Amino acid sequence: SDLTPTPDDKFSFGLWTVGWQGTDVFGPASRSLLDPVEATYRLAEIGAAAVTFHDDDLVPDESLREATLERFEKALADTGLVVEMVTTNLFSHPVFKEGGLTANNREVRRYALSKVVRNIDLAASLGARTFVLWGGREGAEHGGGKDVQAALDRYAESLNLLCAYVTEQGYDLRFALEPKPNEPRGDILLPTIGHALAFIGELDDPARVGLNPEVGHEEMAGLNFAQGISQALWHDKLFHVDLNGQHGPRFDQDLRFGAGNVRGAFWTVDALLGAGSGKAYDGYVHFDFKPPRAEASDGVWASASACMRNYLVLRERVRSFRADPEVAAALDAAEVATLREPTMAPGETLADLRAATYDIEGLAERSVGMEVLDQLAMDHLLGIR
Ligand code: ASC
Ligand code: MN
Ligand code: MN
Ligand code: MN
Repeated sequence: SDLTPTPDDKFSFGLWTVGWQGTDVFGPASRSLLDPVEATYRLAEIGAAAVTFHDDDLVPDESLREATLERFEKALADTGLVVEMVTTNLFSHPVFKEGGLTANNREVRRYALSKVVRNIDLAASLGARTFVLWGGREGAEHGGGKDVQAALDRYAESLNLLCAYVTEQGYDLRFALEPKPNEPRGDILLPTIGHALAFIGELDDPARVGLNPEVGHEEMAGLNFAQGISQALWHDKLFHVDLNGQHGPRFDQDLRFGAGNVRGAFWTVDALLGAGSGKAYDGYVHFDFKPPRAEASDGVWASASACMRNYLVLRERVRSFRADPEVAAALDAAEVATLREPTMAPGETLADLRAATYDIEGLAERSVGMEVLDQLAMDHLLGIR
């Protein structure tokens, strides 16, 4: 099968991904600065359809704002790339050391909101439809230092103000919250998909707010990403996605997509395609990874290309799994489609269920066929079928 990315694949990259210079807690940058406009041309060459950025990725030097935006818009016009998502850096500058939208300090919160609003105007002017909020500094290291309920009040206040602003301006823009359990803060607010979904339900305009789940962030919390995004789809809240790789609960690795938990990646692609049943994801396939610090510039682009290659390989493997007649038989044996039937028939009542008799022992002994089914998936994933 053809593993060359096409515009229909809707692959998208953050400028901060290929632009990451390798700075970490133990050492400085290992790679030189990559001009974001140059990165845009290069991403088009390797097959991306779109780019995304934090305000500070695109415009690291405010004194060059107009000139940089002009060069960037020319790159978009030259390549046909679009800006599908924009997000705000509320985590790098030390002003946000104790939080952005939920900092204890009120002046910091007001500055953070103003930074977001300014970037919303830029996002709208570039035609982005999704605006991500990753609250990396919204959290705490100490129990007593953060009034969590007040922080959630301020988070909700911020989202309500931002939704009202976007509505007033008539922008075609939705917000996507990105959960993460920890790092850089010891404990981050809205740590998982489930926490964020519950929070959205308390907002003034919940329809305008959804999720941008990241593979590694859920796996850092020991959670199953495919199951998480399936629930987000069920709620119509999978507005965007950050694909990458992670080896279980440890620091945020941001590996290229497909590295780390490859079985998880297989089921993630299956869930995005809606291959089991029901709703599929139809947004951009966005990669938020970090080319390892050990790599030089050649490794950066190898890593970026491999994100797309692994997605295409896994999509082909998922399709072969879903098209296999033996898999269809195994799914039947496991009664997977039976779960789509309502538990009670029309007109039946709970009293009818109480009056019925059940073959409890027979049911307890029945075959469920899950191992056969999972091994078929494994065979497809490993390419032996
Ligand atoms: C984001 C986002 C992240 C972080 C991280 C910054 O906006 O989605 O996961 O910032 O990539 O290094
Ligand atoms: Mn991450
Ligand atoms: Mn992310
Ligand atoms: Mn990240």
